[in-house]
Amino acid sequence: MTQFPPSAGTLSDEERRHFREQGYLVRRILDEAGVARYVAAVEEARRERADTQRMSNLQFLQPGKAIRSIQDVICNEDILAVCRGLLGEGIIVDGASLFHAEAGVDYRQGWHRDVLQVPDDQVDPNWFSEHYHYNYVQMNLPLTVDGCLWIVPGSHRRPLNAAERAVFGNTEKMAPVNAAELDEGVQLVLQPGEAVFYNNYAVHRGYGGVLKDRRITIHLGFHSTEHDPTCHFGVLDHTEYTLEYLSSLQPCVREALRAHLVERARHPEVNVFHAYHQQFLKGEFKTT
Ligand SMILES: O=C(O)CCC(=O)C(=O)O
Repeated sequence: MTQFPPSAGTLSDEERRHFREQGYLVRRILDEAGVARYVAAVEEARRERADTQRMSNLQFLQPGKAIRSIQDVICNEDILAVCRGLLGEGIIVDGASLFHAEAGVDYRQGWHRDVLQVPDDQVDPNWFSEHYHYNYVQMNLPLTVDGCLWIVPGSHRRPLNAAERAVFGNTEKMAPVNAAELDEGVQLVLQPGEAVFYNNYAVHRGYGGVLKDRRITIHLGFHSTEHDPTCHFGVLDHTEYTLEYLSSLQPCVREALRAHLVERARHPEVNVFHAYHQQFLKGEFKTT
């Protein structure tokens, strides 16, 4: 895995090239104290929730599931600077989940591209080409050592190759969980506080087997107002963001969600994909 030296602010040409060609970029975002603050916040929040034998995917910006003491991660300037470097100005937060599982949980997804929410006949092969402008970036920010994310570098800008086609079959979406291994698949093992920014049209999967250690990872998605949305924009349930809820939030979180609402109002066409996406989450994870 290529590691770039920690540096705040703008991305180097080399980092941008790596993201464009390989489909991912690893950067340090939080120092030890930052990691410890969020771990303590998660532990406090978990005390009120029953443990489970599944990976949980807690949408921590939604009222009812909110973990208020980690919400300000969406305002982290280093994360936003990386997203601006990759996508452009006007960064809008979209998906926001906490992946959480205790040691012993068995976590296996099939290799997939994140087009699971798109009806088959609307998946456009042009999306997986060098020339397509993909206006979305996903990020995993682990607070514990995390080796659950696997990716096939470069697969976002080409059709499935023969090995991938053999495991995917006649769909562009997802291979069965027990399909054969992909030799080009790379496991990204991240240290607490490092983040991986990735193109989620690349072939990837969450796969830990039976976890040896606890997993706590913050998972975010971002879009830029400079370009039209891709089908992946529209993960957050904006219908739950009432004035009452917004006014109860920290100012920077409130502003980020207001900006999300404004962008969703500009692009009502993405709403149709929201329901499909929520169905996928319920199938793959525990979501409450
Ligand atoms: O980090 C993970 O567990 C995988 C996440 C993933 O595959 C996804 O969100 O599509």
